[in-house]
Amino acid sequence: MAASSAPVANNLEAFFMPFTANRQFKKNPRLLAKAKGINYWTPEGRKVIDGTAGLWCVNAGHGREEIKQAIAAQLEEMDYAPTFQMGHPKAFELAARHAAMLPGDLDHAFYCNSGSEAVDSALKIALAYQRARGEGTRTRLIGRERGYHGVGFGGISVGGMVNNRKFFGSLLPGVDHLPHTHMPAKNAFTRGQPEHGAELADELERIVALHDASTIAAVIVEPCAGSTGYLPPPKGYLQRLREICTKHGIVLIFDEVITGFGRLGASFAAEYFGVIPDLMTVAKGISNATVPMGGVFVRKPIYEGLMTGPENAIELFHGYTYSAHPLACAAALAVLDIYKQESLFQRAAELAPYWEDGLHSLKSVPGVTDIRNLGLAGGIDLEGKPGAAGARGYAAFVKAFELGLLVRQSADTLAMSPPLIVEKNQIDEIIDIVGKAIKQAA
Ligand code: PXG
Ligand code: PLP
Repeated sequence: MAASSAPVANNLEAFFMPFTANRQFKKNPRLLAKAKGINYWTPEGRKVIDGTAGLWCVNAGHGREEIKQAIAAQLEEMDYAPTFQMGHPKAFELAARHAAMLPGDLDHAFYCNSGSEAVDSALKIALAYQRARGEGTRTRLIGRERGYHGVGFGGISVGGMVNNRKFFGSLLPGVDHLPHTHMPAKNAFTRGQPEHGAELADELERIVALHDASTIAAVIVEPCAGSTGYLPPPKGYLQRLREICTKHGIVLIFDEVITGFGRLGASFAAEYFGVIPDLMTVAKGISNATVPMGGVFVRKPIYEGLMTGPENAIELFHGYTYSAHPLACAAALAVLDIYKQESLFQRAAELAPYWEDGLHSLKSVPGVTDIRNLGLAGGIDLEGKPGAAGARGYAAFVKAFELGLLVRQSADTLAMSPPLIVEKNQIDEIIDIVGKAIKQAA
């Protein structure tokens, strides 16, 4: 094998790994070298079930022939074209396809290359829109505790993951946060959406009363929080947020980087919950992670609100070299065909109760303190070891990998989100391994 495709323990140094304990990892690396369907294989050929769809992104499963061919054909035809004052056909085709599948009057698409870029783009669109409609004093942005909105300065400012913020200085000014909705004392082991906590949305009224609506541009939340350990929204919570934002002229942004493209068993969380945000951020499943891509979906009144001034004026001074990259557009179009032909969102909805039963069968495993699920994803909280927060979660994650399953670990929480093509017997296998891993890591 060529050296470039076979990293070994002694040449792992140069790669500065993201969100990784670099020194620990490089002493005892875990490598993935091949993928197909819902499985990975290590360089030694050991199979590892992909219990997380990569990082919540390979929704249609790995190695999809149709996507590969679409990318190859695009590469043959045209590798790259700018989208600043120029265009290429697939960018417009993709936006029209997305607009057609979006709920409500979300009907325009801005493209970028990741969820982090999508979030920063959405925050900027919200600010520019408020200014364009003569509400330029609205500059405050409201996020939520435990929120994850990527790693740009905008995203970490509105985000609420302490470790993602505390090392990086003063962040954006004028940001406030809603309380998170994790209430294990009342909601532990809830199947689906929790009963308690809708009233936490009323905290937005308190924030509005404190700062005045005339200073607030936007609120951003994950409709179902992902990275923080999977927290489905309490019943009625999102509806309440929507009402308060509408009442006070605040742009509501749903960050659907994880929930978008089928994870909940519907095209988007907005569709699933019947709550339409003003802006929606997406990434991950948009291209099945084959070519990096992200996007902001925009409601008609926001887009039209920005179409002011003379016709030759640029309406939004924002964009990326790779906005609507031709390879990403080709991949995203092929992915939409797969989602449709295989009814993968519906499939996720049909499998969700089976997945829920499987996950909650782990309730009696010693050390499990909460289990949450919605759609084809879930989170399991483990009792932390005294003085060693995260140690138990990490041990369970490593054990699962050794037993042949990839899960995500965040502190003492495990999260899982298999590709939407997963079969029932594979769900059984995932649940079996995760149960064993938790027990063996106790
Ligand atoms: N918003 C949300 C809601 C996300 O979940 C991002 C923005 C940022 O996307 P990019 O493409 O810039 O990473 C995300 C990403 C995990 C995990 O294990 C989650 C994400 C990324 C990596 C790991 O929970 N979410
Ligand atoms: N830095 C420099 C020096 C650049 O010239 C550019 C783009 O032209 C960027 C950063 C931004 O790169 P991107 O458009 O890929 O985000």
